[in-house]
Amino acid sequence: MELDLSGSNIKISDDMHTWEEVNLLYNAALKQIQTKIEILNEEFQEVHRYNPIEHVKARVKGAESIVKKLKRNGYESTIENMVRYVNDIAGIRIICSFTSDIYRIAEMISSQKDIQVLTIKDYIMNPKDSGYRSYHMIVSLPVYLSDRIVNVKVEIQIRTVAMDFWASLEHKIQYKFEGKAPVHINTELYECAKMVADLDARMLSLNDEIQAIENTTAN
Ligand code: 0O2
Repeated sequence: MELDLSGSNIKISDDMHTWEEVNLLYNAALKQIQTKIEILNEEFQEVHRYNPIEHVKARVKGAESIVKKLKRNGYESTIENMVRYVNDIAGIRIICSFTSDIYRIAEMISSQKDIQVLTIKDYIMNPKDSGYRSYHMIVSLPVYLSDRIVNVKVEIQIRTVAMDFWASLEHKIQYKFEGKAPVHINTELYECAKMVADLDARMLSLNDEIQAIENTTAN
């Protein structure tokens, strides 16, 4: 049976009242999106004989980090503020091999009928000053409870293995120096980010060449 979410006979609720409820709903949203990604990956493997996703990591942000983020942005620590202003309570990171996979995966996710894309930040087309590259989407998807449907936000980060390697080390360094790393470390990180971008471009070009050869020999 297909549900028409725009129909007026279905109650779509945005309310979450307790931390337990928040946890349950964001965990449910993550499970749903992980299953969707798994299915898309398997289908892609079946049709194109190629697996665009290397691996997937998912987490629900801890209460302490949520409160810290709210405080940093000048909001009181209430459930309402968490749900409204913290977009990454549920976060999923999709790691793939090539930059082209990132856009392919983003497109596959966006075209799912029950997923609404709220924002996109393309730090691949527009890298951060630090050199950070990744593709971020905030999406909303319906979680079906026994008595209502709740729209839940999930942050999806999509990046290559090389981008992820860089981002993990950079995150560790910024954490260690509380965001005030020595200039020479930031300069070196920026240089490494350029090398990562170059590596991604060259690996993609190599892969494209190999695929073109495979296609010619198959015909
Ligand atoms: P944490 O500690 O990683 O959970 P928003 O979430 O949209 O309200 P923002 O910062 O505008 O806030 O969103 P953006 O730019 O999409 O960044 C979201 C997440 O991406 C960050 O989460 C980081 O995980 C990651 N990220 C963004 N910029 C960088 C960067 O320069 N280096 C690294 N290593 N990761 C980055 P948070 O909120 O910082 O928290």
